[in-house]
Amino acid sequence: MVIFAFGLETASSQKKMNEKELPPHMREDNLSEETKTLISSLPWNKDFIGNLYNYRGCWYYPNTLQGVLNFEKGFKPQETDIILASFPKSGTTWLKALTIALFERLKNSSSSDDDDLHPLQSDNPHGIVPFFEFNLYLKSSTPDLTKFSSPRVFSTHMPFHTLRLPLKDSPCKIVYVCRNVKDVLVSLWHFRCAHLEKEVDMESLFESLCEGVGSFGPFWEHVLSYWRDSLEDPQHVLFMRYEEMKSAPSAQVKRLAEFLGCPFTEEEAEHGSVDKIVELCSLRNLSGMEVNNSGKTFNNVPYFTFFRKGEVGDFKNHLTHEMENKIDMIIEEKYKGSGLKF
Ligand code: PAP
Repeated sequence: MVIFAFGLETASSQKKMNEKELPPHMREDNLSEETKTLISSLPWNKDFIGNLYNYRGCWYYPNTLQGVLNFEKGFKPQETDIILASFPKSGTTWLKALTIALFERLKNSSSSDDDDLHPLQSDNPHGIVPFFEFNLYLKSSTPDLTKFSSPRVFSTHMPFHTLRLPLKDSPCKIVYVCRNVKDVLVSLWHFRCAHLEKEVDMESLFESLCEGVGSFGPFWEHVLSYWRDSLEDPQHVLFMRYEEMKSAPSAQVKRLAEFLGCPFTEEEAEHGSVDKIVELCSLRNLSGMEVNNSGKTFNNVPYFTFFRKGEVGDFKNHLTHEMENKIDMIIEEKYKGSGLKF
């Protein structure tokens, strides 16, 4: 067993959490014998939540890794599948909502029954578009996917090189949303505090992000894996940015619709359909919906915790200049020559 000593538990306030307090995907109680053998040979680390294992260059909590392995073993892609990918806290919920709304409008154009609840009013985007590694494949490599009609829409936080293994040569489409890492860090910190109901130490989270050792990290490799593929194969991989979605939502929604093969018609454009979808999926609108204030995910995360400020640059309220500078230097070095700029 290889142990990396990155000192992730530097803050004395960060006591490791009790396994039973943790959400299922962070625990270690769902591992097959095969996975137990595998992880004994993997690079290992831990943060204040629990153990992390490095599989194919990415860090996972143990049960999440089991979900990844189950997915690799059992997922059979269909040509029309759509996969929404992201590093956590980069705009996943928003991207899911927009994708749901884009396809739902196609169904509704032929029916005028306005009494039907829109899917986004009946469930949170995470309830409608599940994650491979957290929900679908967490317990089994052969989950029942029959309830999904074509095009099936799934999501993942796995990096591209792991996601693509079971996809092989499938022409399915992948949309990746990326966000400024400093805002990701701040968003993650708020989410962890709410989710785990404790004050998480920002300094430790910052250090682990910089070291690249944290759930689904390193951040840089994650982003670059999708960025490179979006350049090589733009027909199948669309790279979106949270900041562009904020500054020009209509243009980005149109871009998404075109990529997904459901562009807006001229008639729709005249009727303001693009703006209606932007408004429907706005943070203000989604966070005000009853379902998002009462429901929880399969692993008990209250839906309201996925909606906070949704601002660009909130990091300025939380990070010191030293922290900013350190991240800027890492970004410059990691993204050098890639064409990716922030
Ligand atoms: P996840 O990876 O756990 O699913 P994700 O949805 O990617 O989380 O990120 C949550 C962030 O997206 C939150 O950002 P904040 O903490 O900086 O505020 C959340 O507010 C923001 N968000 C959620 N829904 C929307 C939306 N409809 N429009 C804009 N931002 C949104």
